[in-house]
Amino acid sequence: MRGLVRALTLGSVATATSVSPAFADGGADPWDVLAAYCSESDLECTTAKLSYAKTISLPVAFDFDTGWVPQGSDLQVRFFLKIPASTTVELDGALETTWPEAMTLATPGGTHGLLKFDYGLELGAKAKLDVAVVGVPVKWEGDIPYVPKVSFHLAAETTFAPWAFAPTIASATGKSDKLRLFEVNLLDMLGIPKQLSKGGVALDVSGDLTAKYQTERIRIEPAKVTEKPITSATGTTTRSFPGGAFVEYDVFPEGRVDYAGTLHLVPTFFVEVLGKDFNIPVVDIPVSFDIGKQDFVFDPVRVHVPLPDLDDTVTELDFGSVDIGESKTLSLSLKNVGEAKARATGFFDSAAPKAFTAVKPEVLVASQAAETFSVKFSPTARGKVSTVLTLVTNDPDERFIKVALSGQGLGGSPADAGAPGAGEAEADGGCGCRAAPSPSTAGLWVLALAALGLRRRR
Ligand SMILES: [Ca+2]
Repeated sequence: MRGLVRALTLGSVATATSVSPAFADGGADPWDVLAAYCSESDLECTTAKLSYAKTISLPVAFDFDTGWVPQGSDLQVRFFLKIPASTTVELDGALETTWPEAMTLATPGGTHGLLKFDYGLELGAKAKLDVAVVGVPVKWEGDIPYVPKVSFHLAAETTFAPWAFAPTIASATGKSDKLRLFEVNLLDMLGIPKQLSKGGVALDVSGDLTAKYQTERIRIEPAKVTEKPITSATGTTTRSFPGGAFVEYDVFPEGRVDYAGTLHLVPTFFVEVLGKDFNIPVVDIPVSFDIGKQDFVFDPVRVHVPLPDLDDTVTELDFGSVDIGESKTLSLSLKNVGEAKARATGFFDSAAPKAFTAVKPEVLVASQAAETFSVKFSPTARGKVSTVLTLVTNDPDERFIKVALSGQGLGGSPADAGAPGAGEAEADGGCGCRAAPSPSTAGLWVLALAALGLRRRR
């Protein structure tokens, strides 16, 4: 009801920007996404785009950076230590709400999925110089010598097609550059000057980390205990529909990222002769480590689904008496108090007389508007006729509206009406055509006539 009042208020001030359905998606909406009909012709299906992004940083994530200091000085320095430890997952898709079996919900996946992570360590110190030495400008920027520099990243990113339900999960593997943890110059220990040659053993380390993302379920709230989440790409679920001008759902995926990492410790012989390097890796000692599992519960996206909502209509139309050959048209008003376009298509009972026809079999009613559905009565026979008009609508909780139609044909010659027994027309459906007498009935007529004849002869 609140939404309806709001819609009306919006409608009165924002007619210039009116969009289908009915009102604009203003800035202060209590919902995130406004659903719209799936197409101009499919008025029992709405779709709403969903997109999610979440970055989870582990508690070890750390970022320290002095920036260039001091400000405005000829000589500036910068120290930084970063321990990145974060994973980002982005997903998109849609919520499709369909009826008449209200409400059937599906969440087709979109086109954008991203899995990105960065774990590692960065340490460094830089200096910047911009001075004039005896009139000659000197500009320099670089690493400060003797401060250990570390840049060790286990990082990767991959794109995938959402939602990545098992078994089509998303996987990304990042490998780090090799990092020399330390080296021992054995030649130096033997007294060979290191300017000439150095050699010894070193320990290199590299790593790889694989992250696998999967969506485990897409939750759609509110949900009763029996109303399940969606757990597969083509899965659907249903929610009971209380009726009204709209419905709102909070939709969010619940997924997880599993990590598996390996550090490769590689002892290496190295020889450097006259500035030329030779490295001879000895053995790779893999050490697997476990970051474990990280739950990814995305923030809910509230979807507002505007719906058609046809108000109560009349339940009968009595055309009264109409001369055969003449016609009379009566209309009933279809009021749409919903937020989306309504549609009603008229059908007459199959046994109906041709006396009733719809002026226009399908009527579309804009949100907050009313239209008339007109029925023409053109009796072809004398007597009372009646039938039922069924309006098949796209109102999720009022699929069928039944209207009793009745009228009476007047005039015409009695022969046209098939006398005797014109009054019986109503009893056999008002079609004006009497059933052919059965042989036994015909026999009785013959007997009766014969009896009359006998009586006259006396
Ligand atoms: Ca309704």
